[in-house]
Amino acid sequence: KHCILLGAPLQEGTGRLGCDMGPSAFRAAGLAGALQELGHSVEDRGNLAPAPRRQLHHANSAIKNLPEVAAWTEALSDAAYRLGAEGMPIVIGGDHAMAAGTLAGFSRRAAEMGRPFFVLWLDAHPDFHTLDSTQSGNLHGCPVAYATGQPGFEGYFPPLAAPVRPDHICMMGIRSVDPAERTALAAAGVTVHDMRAIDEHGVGPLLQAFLRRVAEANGVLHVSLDVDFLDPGIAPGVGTTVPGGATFREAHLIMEMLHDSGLVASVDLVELNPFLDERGRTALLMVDLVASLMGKRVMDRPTRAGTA
Ligand code: DIR
Ligand code: MN
Ligand code: MN
Ligand code: MN
Repeated sequence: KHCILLGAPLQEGTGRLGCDMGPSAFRAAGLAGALQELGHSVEDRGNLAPAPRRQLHHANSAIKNLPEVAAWTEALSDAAYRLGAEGMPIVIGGDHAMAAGTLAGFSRRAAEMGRPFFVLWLDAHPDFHTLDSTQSGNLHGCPVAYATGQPGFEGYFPPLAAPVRPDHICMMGIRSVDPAERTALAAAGVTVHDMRAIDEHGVGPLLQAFLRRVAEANGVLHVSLDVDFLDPGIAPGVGTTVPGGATFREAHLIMEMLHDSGLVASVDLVELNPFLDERGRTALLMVDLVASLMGKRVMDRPTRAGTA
């Protein structure tokens, strides 16, 4: 594959500083080299800059940095749309507000290609708040609601060329959901595999069912990986740790199955906060997970897990 790396050093969507160093940490942890070692070509396009800011006022006074996040969404949406035609984009955050732009842009590209767009959302949180429902005011809690066209973003975030279908989204690892999100997710029809579902069934069968749907629809799959999907014990470098996350083995199994499926078209790597990391161990783990997603394996397998 031809991998295109794009850094998006936004941190205005979180409550704390440090995510702007994410792209640097991924580079220092050897992301490009790990991909090249697997036989991929890598092109690092450097870091994106936000679009010009506009003055924006919203009735929800809890909201933080709305002009900044809207400006990033605009730039990211355009960048993702362009990169979606070029190779395999790996967009490196930055906080998860980044996904407002990447989902919007990649979905627009898929629509233009006449292919259905699917999202695998790996996160402790569903990030399904609207500008009206967010109580923390941290806009990294909103990207999925925006990208699926939930009401209230008009006039603030860029208009959506191709809203993501909620029933084309599969979330895994979820363990922190606010009441407004729980109601809205159920009403919208998003598939949510919370940690209890993972405990009961295992990540393998749950992911396989989703990958089969994507394959049968000839879909384009985007993977959005939030560091806090992982258990804080193995991934401390994130501002919003939640106990009881995915284990090392669960995370690698997901990545290996995604690789075998051959369905992944683009990736977000978000919420890494190098200031909170322990000597780069979270960055190194994230790079190792990307390597699994891109073909690193222990042994060859006779069947392709995603399409079997
Ligand atoms: C919480 C936490 N739902 C909020 N969200 C996220 O602030 O809206 N933390 N995304 O990473
Ligand atoms: Mn998130
Ligand atoms: Mn999260
Ligand atoms: Mn949230």
